[in-house]
Amino acid sequence: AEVKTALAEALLAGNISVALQPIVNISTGRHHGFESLARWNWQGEDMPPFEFVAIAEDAGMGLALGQELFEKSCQSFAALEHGGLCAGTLSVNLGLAQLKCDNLPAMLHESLVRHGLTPDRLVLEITETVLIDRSAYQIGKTLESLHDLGFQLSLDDFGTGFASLTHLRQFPVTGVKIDRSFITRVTTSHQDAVIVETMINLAKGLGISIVAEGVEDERQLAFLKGAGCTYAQGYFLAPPLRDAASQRAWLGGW
Ligand code: G
Ligand code: G
Ligand code: NA
Repeated sequence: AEVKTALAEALLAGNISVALQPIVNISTGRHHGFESLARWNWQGEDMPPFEFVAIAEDAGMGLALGQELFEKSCQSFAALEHGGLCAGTLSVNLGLAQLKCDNLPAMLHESLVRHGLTPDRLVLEITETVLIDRSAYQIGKTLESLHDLGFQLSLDDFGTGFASLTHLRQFPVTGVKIDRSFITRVTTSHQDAVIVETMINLAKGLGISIVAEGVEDERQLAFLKGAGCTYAQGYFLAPPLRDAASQRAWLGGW
């Protein structure tokens, strides 16, 4: 109960923040966009976002938290552009409570407009586990509306779910993110290398975008370039950036 109360208070006080992690076009070496990652410091430590998102969902605060995080993400991203920098695309993670809300497309659109952004700049990331075993029909309708509004939709943690390939058929997906667990062993396991190459070819064949997550060294990056992966994210390229100064510096501002 204590942690729920603290989370509710942090939400009200505006104490949940977002870090922006760069996504790089590895074929050109240039910045492509940012993924927004939620951050909450509780009792002196950052709690992993999947943990506090789960606590919020359990306590019926999932929608409010998601809305607050979307708002904060747009605010930080738009601030970079108001400073004259081109920030590319903005990827935001959506939770289950948000996907279950009929009003989500209108809510997100309203937030965007308020920050002077357009839906084509936004990539909404949905983890595969959220799509499994739920009211797929209703979530499908929400995703269709978001797609109709012009949002890009990306399947996160791709390859870890039970029904990865079915999801590509079932939902209007415009991209996938290769789960970090595959990238970790891409240069040491033949099996993982083949799986990653196959995912890259699958995305290309379907005409959707592909981002490799969790790139931590030069050899992984070289493998991905060789395999024709266009986009990547990870500590080797850039960590999640918490403050506006480091975000500006990354974009080549001052
Ligand atoms: O930042 P970190 O690597 O600890 O994030 C761990 C997980 O938490 C990731 O899988 C990410 O998708 C999820 N996550 C991070 N930020 C958000 C957010 O704003 N909303 C939701 N629903 N999930 C998030
Ligand atoms: O699944 P999702 O893409 O939401 O996960 C992003 C999470 O992964 C964030 O919490 C971020 O802090 C973390 N992350 C980003 N880059 C790396 C990396 O290179 N290695 C590891 N281990 N984690 C990373
Ligand atoms: Na994500």
